[in-house]
Amino acid sequence: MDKIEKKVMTGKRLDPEEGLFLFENDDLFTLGRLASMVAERKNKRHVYYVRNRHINPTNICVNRCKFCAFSRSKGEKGSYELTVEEILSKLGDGCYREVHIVGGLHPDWGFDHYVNIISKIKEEFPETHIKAFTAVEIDHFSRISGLSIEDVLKRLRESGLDTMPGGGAEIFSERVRMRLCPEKISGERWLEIHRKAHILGIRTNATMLYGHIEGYRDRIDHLIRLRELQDETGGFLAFIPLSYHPANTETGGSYTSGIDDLKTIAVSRLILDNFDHIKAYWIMLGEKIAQLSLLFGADDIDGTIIEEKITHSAGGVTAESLTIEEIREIVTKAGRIPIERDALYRIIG
Ligand code: V47
Ligand code: SF4
Repeated sequence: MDKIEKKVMTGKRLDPEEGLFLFENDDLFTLGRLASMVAERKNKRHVYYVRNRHINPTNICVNRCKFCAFSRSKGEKGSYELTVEEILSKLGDGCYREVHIVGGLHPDWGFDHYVNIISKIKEEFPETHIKAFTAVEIDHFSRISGLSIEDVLKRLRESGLDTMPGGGAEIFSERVRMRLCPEKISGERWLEIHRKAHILGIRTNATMLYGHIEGYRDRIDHLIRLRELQDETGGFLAFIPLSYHPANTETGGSYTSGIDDLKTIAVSRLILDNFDHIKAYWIMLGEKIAQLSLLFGADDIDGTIIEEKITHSAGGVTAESLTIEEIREIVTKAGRIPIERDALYRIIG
């Protein structure tokens, strides 16, 4: 730990074995102190939040990942498809600074339908930043349209897409991925699509789904592969660890512990030295662990969200939305300074 502490203090990069040591070590307080120091170096004592809204256009998905309780097959009870009008009506009077759109891989919707969703939102709400479609969806659009990944991304951007969310990364290890989501694109493909987006100037996020059947080595491998791509492109905005929720899933298992959640935030902060932001996703962590995460290296607490289906299908117990006042109180009571941001981390007001 002393050696790691010295490296962190002098801004030196940690290697994979040191990352593994941090996961295996029980000195949570030293880990948190070091991660918090790095977060403060990067973002002072600021904690960012955004006025955002999630929309999931459909839960019908051909992949049916074994950890996903949100998806349904076509015609199955509980399946739904939102019309473009229903999607627009969720954006109310345009009070959101960012809309986050992810959904299932629908077997019948053509690429034009997805393009239409984006262009109609942009037409009606030109001020709202559109963060839409994971690399998994982009790959699907390329296959159903016959267009290259670059052409899919360019068409979406012309229609109004601004950035891409970080979902679909799950865990890159092929061995684990084959057991969790055999139909999903590989980790390599996920990274390749984000690389292509970054080259086109589309910023993206990255996630890691943890706490299911993976081990610490798989988590470190995942983080190192993200760090390498960030060295190459600098296109990632934020990293978001996603704590696995087991209810109603085929994978089953148990919920993550608060200790594992804090460790994962802190190790991510320390390994991903080239990421500006680590997000504590309160929907999955719960408000209290998300608050503690702010002392373990997180500098972002996502936003108002309003409606959330993925975690809540899998046993999520938080509310689906928080008010700005509630977010600011969580941050202030952690001794940090709440800062409203836009989707690109520019400060508002
Ligand atoms: O890719 C699915 C995950 C992700 C479960 O970019 C599950 O700002 C836990 O990516 N337990 C979608 N997680 C959510 C996502 C996201 C969320 C918030 C912010 C951003 C961002 C991205 O949800 C999926 C998958 O990894 N997921 N099922 C489950 N049972
Ligand atoms: Fe489909 Fe995404 Fe759920 Fe996998 S995680 S089944 S790709 S909606």
